[in-house]
Amino acid sequence: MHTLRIRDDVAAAVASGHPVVALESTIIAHGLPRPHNLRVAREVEALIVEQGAVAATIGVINGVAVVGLDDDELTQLAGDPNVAKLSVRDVGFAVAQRRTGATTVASTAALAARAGIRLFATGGLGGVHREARESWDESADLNTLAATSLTVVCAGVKSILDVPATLERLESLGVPVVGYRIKSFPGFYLSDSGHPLDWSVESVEDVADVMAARRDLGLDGRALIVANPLADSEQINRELHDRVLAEGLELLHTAGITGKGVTPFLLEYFHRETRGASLAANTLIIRHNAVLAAQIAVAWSARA
Ligand code: PSU
Ligand code: MN
Repeated sequence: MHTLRIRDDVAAAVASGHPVVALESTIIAHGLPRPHNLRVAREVEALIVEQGAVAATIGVINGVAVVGLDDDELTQLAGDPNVAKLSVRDVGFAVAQRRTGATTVASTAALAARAGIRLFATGGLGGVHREARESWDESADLNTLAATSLTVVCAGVKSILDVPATLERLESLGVPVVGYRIKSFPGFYLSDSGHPLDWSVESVEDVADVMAARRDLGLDGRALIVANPLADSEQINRELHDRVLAEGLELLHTAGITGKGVTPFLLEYFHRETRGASLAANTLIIRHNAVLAAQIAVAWSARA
Protein backbone atom coordinates (compact mmCIF):
# COMPACT_ATOMS: atom_id res chain seq x y z
CA MET A 1 0.00 0.00 0.00
CA HIS A 2 1.26 3.45 -0.95
CA THR A 3 0.92 5.27 2.38
CA LEU A 4 3.64 7.95 2.40
CA ARG A 5 4.65 10.31 -0.38
CA ILE A 6 7.64 12.58 0.08
CA ARG A 7 7.88 15.28 -2.59
CA ASP A 8 10.98 14.78 -4.78
CA ASP A 9 12.78 17.97 -3.78
CA VAL A 10 12.10 17.25 -0.10
CA ALA A 11 13.48 13.71 -0.35
CA ALA A 12 16.53 14.95 -2.25
CA ALA A 13 17.21 17.70 0.30
CA VAL A 14 16.89 15.29 3.24
CA ALA A 15 19.19 12.76 1.54
CA SER A 16 21.89 15.34 0.89
CA GLY A 17 21.61 17.14 4.24
CA HIS A 18 20.15 20.32 2.79
CA PRO A 19 17.89 22.42 5.04
CA VAL A 20 14.20 21.47 5.11
CA VAL A 21 11.39 22.94 7.23
CA ALA A 22 8.13 21.07 7.84
CA LEU A 23 4.82 22.95 8.20
CA GLU A 24 1.49 21.70 9.57
CA SER A 25 -1.81 21.94 7.71
CA THR A 26 -4.30 22.15 10.62
CA ILE A 27 -3.18 25.71 11.19
CA ILE A 28 -4.28 26.38 7.60
CA ALA A 29 -7.51 24.36 7.57
CA HIS A 30 -8.71 25.08 11.12
CA GLY A 31 -6.52 27.82 12.59
CA LEU A 32 -7.01 30.62 10.05
CA PRO A 33 -10.12 31.81 8.17
CA ARG A 34 -10.59 31.24 4.44
CA PRO A 35 -9.43 32.60 2.03
CA HIS A 36 -6.68 34.32 4.05
CA ASN A 37 -5.42 30.86 5.07
CA LEU A 38 -4.29 29.87 1.57
CA ARG A 39 -2.40 33.13 1.12
CA VAL A 40 -0.59 32.57 4.42
CA ALA A 41 0.18 28.95 3.54
CA ARG A 42 1.82 29.99 0.28
CA GLU A 43 3.57 32.95 1.83
CA VAL A 44 5.25 30.99 4.63
CA GLU A 45 6.52 28.43 2.13
CA ALA A 46 8.00 31.28 0.06
CA LEU A 47 9.67 32.78 3.15
CA ILE A 48 11.35 29.45 3.90
CA VAL A 49 12.58 29.14 0.33
CA GLU A 50 13.93 32.71 0.50
CA GLN A 51 16.11 31.65 3.42
CA GLY A 52 17.60 28.83 1.36
CA ALA A 53 15.58 25.92 2.75
CA VAL A 54 12.96 23.60 1.27
CA ALA A 55 9.42 23.98 2.65
CA ALA A 56 7.37 20.82 3.21
CA THR A 57 3.76 21.32 4.27
CA ILE A 58 2.30 18.04 5.51
CA GLY A 59 -1.22 16.62 5.22
CA VAL A 60 -3.20 13.53 4.19
CA ILE A 61 -4.61 13.47 0.65
CA ASN A 62 -6.89 10.65 -0.54
CA GLY A 63 -5.32 8.15 1.81
CA VAL A 64 -1.69 9.14 1.31
CA ALA A 65 0.33 10.96 3.98
CA VAL A 66 2.04 13.68 1.96
CA VAL A 67 5.27 15.36 3.07
CA GLY A 68 5.48 18.33 0.73
CA LEU A 69 1.98 19.14 -0.51
CA ASP A 70 1.79 20.64 -3.99
CA ASP A 71 -0.18 23.82 -4.63
CA ASP A 72 -3.36 21.97 -5.69
CA GLU A 73 -3.29 19.94 -2.48
CA LEU A 74 -2.65 23.03 -0.38
CA THR A 75 -5.58 24.73 -2.12
CA GLN A 76 -7.80 21.72 -1.46
CA LEU A 77 -7.03 21.62 2.29
CA ALA A 78 -7.35 25.40 2.63
CA GLY A 79 -10.62 25.61 0.72
CA ASP A 80 -12.68 22.77 2.16
CA PRO A 81 -14.69 23.94 5.21
CA ASN A 82 -15.33 20.33 6.25
CA VAL A 83 -11.77 19.07 6.07
CA ALA A 84 -10.94 16.60 8.85
CA LYS A 85 -8.54 17.50 11.65
CA LEU A 86 -6.15 14.57 12.00
CA SER A 87 -4.14 14.21 15.16
CA VAL A 88 -1.55 11.51 15.47
CA ARG A 89 -3.98 8.74 16.35
CA ASP A 90 -6.23 9.54 13.38
CA VAL A 91 -3.66 9.28 10.60
CA GLY A 92 -3.69 5.49 10.28
CA PHE A 93 -7.47 5.48 9.84
CA ALA A 94 -7.44 8.33 7.35
CA VAL A 95 -4.84 6.54 5.24
CA ALA A 96 -6.47 3.10 5.49
CA GLN A 97 -9.87 4.54 4.59
CA ARG A 98 -8.58 6.80 1.78
CA ARG A 99 -9.55 10.06 3.45
CA THR A 100 -8.22 13.59 3.21
CA GLY A 101 -7.35 15.73 6.20
CA ALA A 102 -5.15 18.34 7.81
CA THR A 103 -2.42 17.31 10.25
CA THR A 104 -1.92 18.86 13.70
CA VAL A 105 1.41 19.58 15.38
CA ALA A 106 1.43 16.00 16.70
CA SER A 107 0.78 14.22 13.42
CA THR A 108 2.90 16.66 11.41
CA ALA A 109 5.85 16.17 13.76
CA ALA A 110 5.52 12.40 13.56
CA LEU A 111 5.39 12.39 9.75
CA ALA A 112 8.18 14.98 9.42
CA ALA A 113 10.45 12.89 11.63
CA ARG A 114 9.55 9.82 9.61
CA ALA A 115 10.71 11.69 6.49
CA GLY A 116 13.98 12.68 8.18
CA ILE A 117 13.15 16.38 8.58
CA ARG A 118 14.78 18.12 11.57
CA LEU A 119 12.95 21.49 11.69
CA PHE A 120 9.27 22.27 12.05
CA ALA A 121 7.66 25.72 12.17
CA THR A 122 4.20 26.32 13.61
CA GLY A 123 2.20 29.05 15.36
CA GLY A 124 1.18 27.76 18.75
CA LEU A 125 1.44 24.28 20.21
CA GLY A 126 -1.52 22.44 21.65
CA GLY A 127 -1.33 21.96 25.41
CA VAL A 128 -3.25 21.49 28.62
CA HIS A 129 -6.75 22.97 28.47
CA ARG A 130 -7.92 25.19 31.29
CA GLU A 131 -10.59 22.81 32.55
CA ALA A 132 -8.29 19.79 32.23
CA ARG A 133 -8.76 18.85 35.89
CA GLU A 134 -12.29 17.76 35.00
CA SER A 135 -12.07 17.08 31.28
CA TRP A 136 -8.56 15.57 31.03
CA ASP A 137 -8.27 17.55 27.80
CA GLU A 138 -4.59 17.74 27.00
CA SER A 139 -3.40 17.95 23.41
CA ALA A 140 -1.66 14.90 21.97
CA ASP A 141 0.94 17.42 20.79
CA LEU A 142 2.69 17.15 24.15
CA ASN A 143 3.09 13.37 24.28
CA THR A 144 4.06 13.20 20.63
CA LEU A 145 6.73 15.88 21.02
CA ALA A 146 8.09 13.80 23.89
CA ALA A 147 8.72 10.98 21.40
CA THR A 148 9.75 12.83 18.25
CA SER A 149 13.23 13.89 17.22
CA LEU A 150 13.02 17.39 15.78
CA THR A 151 13.21 21.07 16.62
CA VAL A 152 9.90 22.96 16.71
CA VAL A 153 9.66 26.74 16.47
CA CYS A 154 6.48 28.21 18.00
CA ALA A 155 5.28 31.36 19.80
CA GLY A 156 4.31 29.42 22.90
CA VAL A 157 0.76 28.23 23.39
CA LYS A 158 -2.39 30.31 23.15
CA SER A 159 -3.83 31.73 26.34
CA ILE A 160 -6.98 29.71 25.62
CA LEU A 161 -4.91 26.97 27.28
CA ASP A 162 -3.56 26.62 30.82
CA VAL A 163 -0.07 27.95 30.13
CA PRO A 164 1.69 27.06 33.43
CA ALA A 165 0.14 23.57 33.42
CA THR A 166 1.39 23.06 29.86
CA LEU A 167 4.90 24.08 30.91
CA GLU A 168 4.75 21.68 33.85
CA ARG A 169 3.69 18.82 31.57
CA LEU A 170 6.52 19.58 29.16
CA GLU A 171 8.91 19.43 32.11
CA SER A 172 7.49 16.07 33.25
CA LEU A 173 7.78 14.74 29.73
CA GLY A 174 11.42 15.84 29.51
CA VAL A 175 10.76 18.15 26.58
CA PRO A 176 13.17 21.10 26.59
CA VAL A 177 11.86 24.61 25.97
CA VAL A 178 14.25 27.41 25.09
CA GLY A 179 13.35 31.07 24.72
CA TYR A 180 14.67 32.73 21.58
CA ARG A 181 15.97 36.09 22.81
CA ILE A 182 13.47 35.94 25.68
CA LYS A 183 13.81 34.65 29.24
CA SER A 184 10.16 33.78 29.71
CA PHE A 185 7.63 31.77 27.73
CA PRO A 186 6.00 33.86 24.99
CA GLY A 187 2.25 34.40 25.30
CA PHE A 188 1.37 33.84 21.64
CA TYR A 189 -0.77 36.98 20.98
CA LEU A 190 1.19 38.66 23.78
CA SER A 191 4.96 38.72 23.55
CA ASP A 192 5.39 37.51 27.14
CA SER A 193 3.22 35.06 29.12
CA GLY A 194 4.97 36.02 32.35
CA HIS A 195 6.10 32.44 32.99
CA PRO A 196 9.88 32.19 33.29
CA LEU A 197 11.98 29.72 31.28
CA ASP A 198 15.19 28.12 32.54
CA TRP A 199 17.03 28.57 29.26
CA SER A 200 17.30 31.14 26.52
CA VAL A 201 19.51 31.58 23.44
CA GLU A 202 20.51 34.57 21.36
CA SER A 203 21.20 33.16 17.89
CA VAL A 204 20.42 30.35 15.48
CA GLU A 205 23.98 29.10 16.01
CA ASP A 206 23.15 28.77 19.71
CA VAL A 207 20.14 26.61 18.80
CA ALA A 208 22.28 24.43 16.53
CA ASP A 209 24.77 24.03 19.42
CA VAL A 210 21.98 22.72 21.65
CA MET A 211 20.77 20.36 18.90
CA ALA A 212 24.32 19.06 18.43
CA ALA A 213 24.87 18.51 22.16
CA ARG A 214 21.58 16.68 22.50
CA ARG A 215 22.34 14.51 19.47
CA ASP A 216 25.85 13.66 20.66
CA LEU A 217 24.50 12.63 24.06
CA GLY A 218 21.60 10.59 22.68
CA LEU A 219 19.11 13.02 24.23
CA ASP A 220 17.42 13.98 20.98
CA GLY A 221 14.64 11.40 21.03
CA ARG A 222 12.44 14.24 22.28
CA ALA A 223 11.63 17.46 20.45
CA LEU A 224 13.42 20.71 21.26
CA ILE A 225 10.94 23.58 21.50
CA VAL A 226 12.21 26.99 20.44
CA ALA A 227 9.85 29.67 21.73
CA ASN A 228 9.94 32.74 19.49
CA PRO A 229 7.92 35.74 20.74
CA LEU A 230 6.21 38.52 18.84
CA ALA A 231 7.95 41.88 19.30
CA ASP A 232 6.25 44.13 21.88
CA SER A 233 5.07 46.39 19.07
CA GLU A 234 3.41 43.46 17.28
CA GLN A 235 1.38 41.99 20.14
CA ILE A 236 -2.33 42.62 20.52
CA ASN A 237 -3.84 44.96 23.09
CA ARG A 238 -3.79 43.24 26.47
CA GLU A 239 -7.22 44.44 27.64
CA LEU A 240 -8.85 43.34 24.39
CA HIS A 241 -7.06 40.02 24.70
CA ASP A 242 -8.21 39.41 28.27
CA ARG A 243 -11.82 40.37 27.55
CA VAL A 244 -12.17 38.20 24.44
CA LEU A 245 -10.52 35.30 26.19
CA ALA A 246 -12.95 35.45 29.11
CA GLU A 247 -15.94 35.66 26.75
CA GLY A 248 -14.69 32.83 24.55
CA LEU A 249 -14.21 30.48 27.50
CA GLU A 250 -17.67 31.33 28.81
CA LEU A 251 -19.25 30.65 25.40
CA LEU A 252 -17.43 27.35 25.12
CA HIS A 253 -19.31 26.15 28.18
CA THR A 254 -22.66 27.49 27.03
CA ALA A 255 -22.24 25.89 23.61
CA GLY A 256 -21.13 22.61 25.20
CA ILE A 257 -18.15 22.19 22.89
CA THR A 258 -15.62 19.55 23.88
CA GLY A 259 -12.82 17.42 22.42
CA LYS A 260 -11.09 18.32 19.19
CA GLY A 261 -13.62 21.06 18.46
CA VAL A 262 -12.41 23.17 21.39
CA THR A 263 -9.27 24.63 19.82
CA PRO A 264 -10.82 25.60 16.42
CA PHE A 265 -13.86 27.12 18.19
CA LEU A 266 -11.79 29.38 20.42
CA LEU A 267 -9.45 30.38 17.60
CA GLU A 268 -12.36 31.43 15.42
CA TYR A 269 -13.99 33.32 18.27
CA PHE A 270 -10.76 35.24 18.84
CA HIS A 271 -10.41 36.13 15.18
CA ARG A 272 -13.99 37.38 14.99
CA GLU A 273 -14.12 39.31 18.24
CA THR A 274 -10.79 41.08 17.91
CA ARG A 275 -11.89 42.14 14.40
CA GLY A 276 -8.76 40.94 12.75
CA ALA A 277 -6.21 42.00 15.38
CA SER A 278 -5.62 38.43 16.49
CA LEU A 279 -5.50 37.28 12.87
CA ALA A 280 -2.82 39.84 12.05
CA ALA A 281 -0.81 38.73 15.09
CA ASN A 282 -1.32 35.05 14.25
CA THR A 283 -0.13 35.62 10.69
CA LEU A 284 2.96 37.50 11.84
CA ILE A 285 3.76 34.68 14.25
CA ILE A 286 3.65 32.04 11.55
CA ARG A 287 5.81 34.15 9.25
CA HIS A 288 8.39 34.87 11.96
CA ASN A 289 8.54 31.21 13.00
CA ALA A 290 8.95 30.01 9.42
CA VAL A 291 11.89 32.38 8.91
CA LEU A 292 13.54 31.41 12.19
CA ALA A 293 13.05 27.68 11.57
CA ALA A 294 14.59 28.06 8.10
CA GLN A 295 17.57 29.94 9.54
CA ILE A 296 18.07 27.21 12.15
CA ALA A 297 17.77 24.55 9.42
CA VAL A 298 20.46 26.35 7.40
CA ALA A 299 22.76 26.63 10.44
CA TRP A 300 22.16 22.96 11.27
CA SER A 301 22.83 21.66 7.79
CA ALA A 302 26.06 23.69 7.59
CA ARG A 303 27.54 21.62 10.39
CA ALA A 304 25.89 18.23 9.93
N1 PSU B 1 -2.88 26.40 18.43
C1 PSU B 1 -2.93 27.48 17.62
N2 PSU B 1 -3.33 27.34 16.33
C2 PSU B 1 -3.67 26.11 15.83
C3 PSU B 1 -3.56 24.98 16.69
C4 PSU B 1 -3.17 25.17 17.96
O1 PSU B 1 -2.61 28.58 18.07
O2 PSU B 1 -4.04 26.02 14.65
C5 PSU B 1 -3.82 23.61 16.12
C6 PSU B 1 -2.49 22.89 15.90
O3 PSU B 1 -2.60 22.08 14.74
C7 PSU B 1 -2.38 21.98 17.13
C8 PSU B 1 -3.84 21.63 17.34
O4 PSU B 1 -1.58 20.86 16.92
O5 PSU B 1 -4.54 22.84 17.07
C9 PSU B 1 -4.10 21.15 18.74
O6 PSU B 1 -5.41 20.69 18.81
P1 PSU B 1 -5.87 19.78 20.05
O7 PSU B 1 -5.88 20.72 21.21
O8 PSU B 1 -7.24 19.31 19.66
O9 PSU B 1 -4.84 18.69 20.16
MN1 MN C 1 -8.04 18.03 23.03
